[in-house]
Amino acid sequence: MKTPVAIVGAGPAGLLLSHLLHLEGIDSVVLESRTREEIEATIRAGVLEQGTVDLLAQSGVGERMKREGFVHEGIVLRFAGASHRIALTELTGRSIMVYAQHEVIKDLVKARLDANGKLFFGVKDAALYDLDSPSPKVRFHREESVEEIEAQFVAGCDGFHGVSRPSIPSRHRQEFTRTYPFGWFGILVEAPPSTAELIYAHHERGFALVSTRSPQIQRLYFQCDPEDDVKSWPDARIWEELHTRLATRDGWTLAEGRIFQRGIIAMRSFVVEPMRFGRVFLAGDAAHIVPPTGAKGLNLAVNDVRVLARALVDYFKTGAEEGLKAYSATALRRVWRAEHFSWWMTSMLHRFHDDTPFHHRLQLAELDYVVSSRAKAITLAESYVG
Ligand code: RFL
Ligand code: PHB
Repeated sequence: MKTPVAIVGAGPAGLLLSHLLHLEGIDSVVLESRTREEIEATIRAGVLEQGTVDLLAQSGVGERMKREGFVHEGIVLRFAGASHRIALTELTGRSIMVYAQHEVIKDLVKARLDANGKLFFGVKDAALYDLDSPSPKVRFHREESVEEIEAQFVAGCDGFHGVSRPSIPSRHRQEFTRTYPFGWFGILVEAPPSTAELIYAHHERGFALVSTRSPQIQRLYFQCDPEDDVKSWPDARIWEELHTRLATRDGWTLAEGRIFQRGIIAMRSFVVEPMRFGRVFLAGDAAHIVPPTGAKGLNLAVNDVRVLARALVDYFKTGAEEGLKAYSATALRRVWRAEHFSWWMTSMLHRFHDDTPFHHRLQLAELDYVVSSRAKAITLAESYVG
């Protein structure tokens, strides 16, 4: 099989890249190791930056998002028993959209299949080679047979645990990592919203976050031990922990409901440089990870493919290679900005195992500064909206 662009991974990065190329008349093949049902049911991100929303809408996959998503114009920082609103839109002129990642996936999969896009699910043992030659290749197993794609370019959009990044010889990449000594316990709950805007809560027992999915379904997280087992958290213990961490002095209450999904997420910061080797380009989580406190991961993936799609379109239409040559540096500039923001939000809001009362007071002083200085609030807001 031959194709201009072989894309490994049908997450937001791979699917959107394939879609954007298709709109410019460029063919691609997307290889995904999981089934369509699995990728459409995996619960992950919820917050889309305005730039992400605009790109999805402009490229014709934003109709359901506009109908079913929720525009938010602020977030709440909660600490020392009180809430403080960060007025995102007033401070930046922009807003965010709460719309689940798996809904974005459903919209993109449908768009690709409706356009007869080549999207192969359940592909096994993908292996990349000849990456620094003019015709890089991907070999894989599909329905009992071995197949090979010869491409002009390979896009590694296969997430943090994918094969693309490790296919780049280690002497040609530099990796930067930070692992946090905590994770997030995430739940989905059948309950009405307890708040009109997301609440990021700092508490001496650890961080908590109140997010939403719909008027009937809420998404809640709280900081936990990354090695913890979901089984050690019966419902009553989860609710007690959330009530404690989210309590305010003005009697705000959290609505409880049936918990129908739960899981523990590790927290890590990671970047690989450069995001290119020969004719393979890395995009999204394959190249970088942020802790979810800044809600940036999916948005970074979208930004990478926006830049990469433009560079590939330029190349295929005019032969110009400037965009491809600049891809890594252009993407990394924004990646590091988001790495810093995500690290900062994480550091300010979580309890660290080696915390001293001194450190705790410093966190409160910084939070107080953020909610009382317009300049500092703008700093947070403009990074948050993207
Ligand atoms: P993905 O989504 O991991 O997709 C990669 C795809 O590649 C497939 N794959 C392979 N396919 C073929 N062969 C192989 N060898 C393969 N290996 C893997 C996988 O099956 C998968 O389908 O990467 P992508 O496209 O780069 O997208 C990145 C985002 O998914 C990620 O950054 C976000 O989910 C992060 N994130 C958030 N980002 C936001 O912008 N806003 C948020 O509010 C937000 N909240 C979150 C988050 C991530 C979370 N978790 C679970 C880590 C909340 C959570 C809880
Ligand atoms: C979510 O709704 O899943 C969500 C919201 C905000 C974050 C992370 C995740 O910072």
